[in-house]
Amino acid sequence: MQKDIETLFGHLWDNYIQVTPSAHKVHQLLGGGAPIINDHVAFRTYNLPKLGLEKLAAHFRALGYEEKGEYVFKAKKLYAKHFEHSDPDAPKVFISELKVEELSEGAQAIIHKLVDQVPDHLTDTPAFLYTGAPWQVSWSDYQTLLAESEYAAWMAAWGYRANHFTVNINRLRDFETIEEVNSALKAAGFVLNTVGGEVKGDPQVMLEQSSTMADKAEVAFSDGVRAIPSCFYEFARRYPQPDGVLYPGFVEASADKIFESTNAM
Ligand code: OOG
Ligand code: NI
Repeated sequence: MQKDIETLFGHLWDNYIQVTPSAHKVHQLLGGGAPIINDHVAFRTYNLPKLGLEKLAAHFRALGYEEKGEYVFKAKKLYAKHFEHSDPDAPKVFISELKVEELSEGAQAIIHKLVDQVPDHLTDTPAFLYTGAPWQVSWSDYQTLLAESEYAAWMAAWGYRANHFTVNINRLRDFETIEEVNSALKAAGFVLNTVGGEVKGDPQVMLEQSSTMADKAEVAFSDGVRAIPSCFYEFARRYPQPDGVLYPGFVEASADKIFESTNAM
């Protein structure tokens, strides 16, 4: 992998494992000592001009990533794009954004109060992508957002970081099917996201996905420290298209369920 890409994903990983300690265990369990290849890494944001999807995408475009697909999640009020690099070892990138204007006036006011705390230049450097929450949020504002949009609340608490890494099952040495991966995870005590079934997708849509429910980690809210769902690990198996090339995209109906991996259990 290109040195600058490797460096960025290294920083993202270090930041991610601070709040997702179970990720180490996932690597031990599925890699058996061999390195894990990640299928993709996902990011979240609010669609406000200062911090919209394109502010994050710019750093991946600068590394040679290209926009390949777009996705709409109407009920969750989300829009997303995915990006690919010509290097097959470079993880794909999935970036979603919340359509803030579709939330209630109250929720919009809370989000604007957060984003107003962010300096314009924050998004200029790639380090922005693992900067965490660049604002102070109170426990009560977090709760107000949570009642309306779990995504809005997660974003307020955790901000800019990899929301999840995703094991590329096709590249595992010791596992072939997603069912085998899920069984190993459950036997090791992981709780899987069962929304819409443990396995999302099938060979017909050329993508099967599963994920753990997010770890819990402490957040310093402006009025005290609380433990809440942080980040999770996803598992993806891709199938060949008629031309023999593995399907490179995402599947809206499956992604819609993966978002729920940060729900409280
Ligand atoms: C993204 C959920 C969608 C996938 O692989 O379909 C996704 C998120 O939870 O932020 O990652
Ligand atoms: Ni994902």
